[in-house]
Amino acid sequence: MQLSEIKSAPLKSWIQQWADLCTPDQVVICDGSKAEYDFCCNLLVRAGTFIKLDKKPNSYACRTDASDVARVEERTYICSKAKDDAGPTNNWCDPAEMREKLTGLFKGCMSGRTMYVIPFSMGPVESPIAKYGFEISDSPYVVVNMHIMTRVSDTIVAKVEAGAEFVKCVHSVGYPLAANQPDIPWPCAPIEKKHITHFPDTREIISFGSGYGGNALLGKKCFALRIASVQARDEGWLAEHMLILKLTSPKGEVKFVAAAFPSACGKTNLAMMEPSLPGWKVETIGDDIAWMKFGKDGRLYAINPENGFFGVAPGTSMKSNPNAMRTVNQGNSIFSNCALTMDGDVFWEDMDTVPELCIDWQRRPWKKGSAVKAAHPNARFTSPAAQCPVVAPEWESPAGVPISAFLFGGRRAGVVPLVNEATSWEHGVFMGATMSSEMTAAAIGGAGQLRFDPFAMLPFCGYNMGDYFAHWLKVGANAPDKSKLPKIFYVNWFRKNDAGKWLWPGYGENSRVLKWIFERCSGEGKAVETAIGNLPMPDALDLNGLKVTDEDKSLLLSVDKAGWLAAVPQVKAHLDKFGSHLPQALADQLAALETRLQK
Ligand code: SAT
Ligand code: MN
Repeated sequence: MQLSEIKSAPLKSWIQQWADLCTPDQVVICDGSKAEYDFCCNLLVRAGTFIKLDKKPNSYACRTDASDVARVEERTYICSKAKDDAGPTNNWCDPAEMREKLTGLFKGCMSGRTMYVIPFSMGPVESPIAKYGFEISDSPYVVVNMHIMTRVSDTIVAKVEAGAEFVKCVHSVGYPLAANQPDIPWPCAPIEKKHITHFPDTREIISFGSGYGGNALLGKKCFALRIASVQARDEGWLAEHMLILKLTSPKGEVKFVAAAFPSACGKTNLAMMEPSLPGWKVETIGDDIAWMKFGKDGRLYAINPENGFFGVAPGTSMKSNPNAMRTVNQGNSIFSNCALTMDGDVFWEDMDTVPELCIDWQRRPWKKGSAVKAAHPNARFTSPAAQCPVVAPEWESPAGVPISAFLFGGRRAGVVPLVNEATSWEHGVFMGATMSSEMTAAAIGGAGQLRFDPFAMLPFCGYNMGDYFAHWLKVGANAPDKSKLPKIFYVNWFRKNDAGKWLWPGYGENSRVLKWIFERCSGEGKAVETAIGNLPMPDALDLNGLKVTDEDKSLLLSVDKAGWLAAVPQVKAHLDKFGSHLPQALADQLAALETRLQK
């Protein structure tokens, strides 16, 4: 398709305006075809960006510039009209000022390059929960990753021509080429020029200077979380940083669960878990993002707006996540900043077999036992979700799946029990708003300090997080049938005893906790009411076949009143950050918790 064939005037003029500013050599409207994918991969191989792997079919490895390895939160902006709308947790910049700055940066930035226009859908194209976007990008790496992570199709052009709205995404690596200037394997701009900007009022994303992950694949965090959270606020639904899993009991009963954890707390592992409990089954709907709307039956339905996994590679192994390994081993994947083995495969830390020799992510020789890491800690695989062996049959259901339970959680060595059920929607929202992980001794701030990451949305909420809490409360208050709202639970797989030993084995054994949650959602499953919420009765958690001492069990399932009381001032200081935007209901929840703890 040519630009001239696009009939929608707003779409065409938007593309033309960016082409005029960026001055690419040519404009290509992408169609999402396999031919297009292969063409871009070949282009990347010839440019020295991609290395075709001998050991995995249709798969490529690439190494980024050392400055371009992760999202850049300090250079990420919410450019809402009022600073107050971005809130205390986001960088804000006046939209007019940012546009002027970006115009300067984008002027001529695609010289010597192709401008790709990528039409994509977040969610199955025909889903009433799906939303469409167009990403303009000068990076063929972005084109092929978007092919895997979203549904790229020129049918989206027709949808927009028929009046569908779309989110405008513009991206450049910020490395124009002068006449006869050779390209480099990973073009990008220096850190001080990188800008990841969001204009929530006009549903626009403009990203300059980085080619990597969430900075460049604009459908993911930028659209599906930051812009979508604003759309969700305005339209009365939820856009959340949550995995979605399907849980089937031995009797064949099914419940869907959505879970929000901060990074490095095992979202992908939980989404693809192999339950240790006989007869239980976990299948994957999504591993990172959930969009949810009420259905006609009054239940909350979720879709995974993504089409693939952009998973952290290091730590992924047959032990920690066999289904993720099986997914990538089928090929059709892109590996970023992993190490390369001498026989044409990829390697990363904790993988099941360690090669004697490989090339590390910075292209240096690496020997087994070396103290430096072979793969970058944020090395990633991009793989199609459809090829996950435990992907649920309904993962692409346009209607979505009805959610029975929300799980929140973090890493807490002390205080927080294994599982705790909220006593009301407001209590659950309080749990989400005060989600925290302990900082380790290695991090600035000091061990034992709590780092709050409300709803695991800290870097991903596109508006004032105090208003976001209010939105969650409103969703519950306005629910078509309150009895059908998902139940909310707080889990902590990371409890340790005083000697620093893990009290809970985690991984597939977490199915024991899922079983109790399942039973609670069926009106079964015994619980005891405590000051902090409903905990499993001592005999209600199925620990059959698991060696847990009575002492450890009581640590896992009891309330450490002194520990909770000691954390109250930190929780209060966290909530106070939101000032007048903090809903009174959450301040009331904290006060009530403190009173219950003092009894
Ligand atoms: O780089 S991404 O934002 O896509 C992944 C992540 O940081 O969670
Ligand atoms: Mn994520």
